[in-house]
Amino acid sequence: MIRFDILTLFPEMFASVLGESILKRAVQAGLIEVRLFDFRDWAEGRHRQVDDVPYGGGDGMVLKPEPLFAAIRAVRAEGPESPVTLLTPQGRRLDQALVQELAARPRLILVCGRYAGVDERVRRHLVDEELSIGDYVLSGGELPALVVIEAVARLLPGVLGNQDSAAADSFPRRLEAPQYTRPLEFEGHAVPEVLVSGHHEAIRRWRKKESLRRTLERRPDLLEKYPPEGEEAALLEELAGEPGRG
Ligand code: 4FV
Repeated sequence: MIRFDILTLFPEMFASVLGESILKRAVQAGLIEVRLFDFRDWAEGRHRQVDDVPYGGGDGMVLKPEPLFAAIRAVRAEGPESPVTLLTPQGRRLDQALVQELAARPRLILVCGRYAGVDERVRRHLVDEELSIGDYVLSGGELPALVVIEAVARLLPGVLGNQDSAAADSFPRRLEAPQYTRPLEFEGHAVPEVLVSGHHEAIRRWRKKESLRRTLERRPDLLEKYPPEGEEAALLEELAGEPGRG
């Protein structure tokens, strides 16, 4: 079981995603627990202010240190020991290898930024690691936190039914081979014959070759990172020998 403690100004954003499909079942089965903390609850004063103008001028607002320090300390103190993770474009890029690392922990504490980000003293004195889901700027860390919850939960035993298995995820080494389902012909487009041949070895080989073809076309960096060995090398030779693939 993994417990996700989420610090956010918009806890209601999580309800719909956690209330459907795989994550809903994972919560009901007690395989994951998600606790939502609105860190405005730790803000002082009548207006419970959580953001303020940036020193040195500039546009946008910055999340104040006081509410976040108080909230993070309170949540962190409730055990078990866990790093504090800030979702930010400046963070370590999330990939499947990092997801596997996170899935080995008993607890994740995810801090969702808003506005132009958090006061640097939060990052320097309370945050242990920073994660980014990609090189683009969102309005908040809530969607990145949901991406982390979904990607991690899928790796937990019992979360995925037999209809889809994380083990089948060939990523990150290779891109998936093309998939087909009924009807056999759609708008004149037929399913590759090998897939309805019943010839399992031929099907396995076709899928491996098409996965390599797609990886070669779209993510050649993956072939650098995970060099082809054994049968893959032979299949790549075949691909190279195909007409139009000089
Ligand atoms: C983000 C990302 C992201 C930046 C300012 C929230 C926003 C605001 N987080 N991966 N990309 N965060 O854009 O993780 O605080």
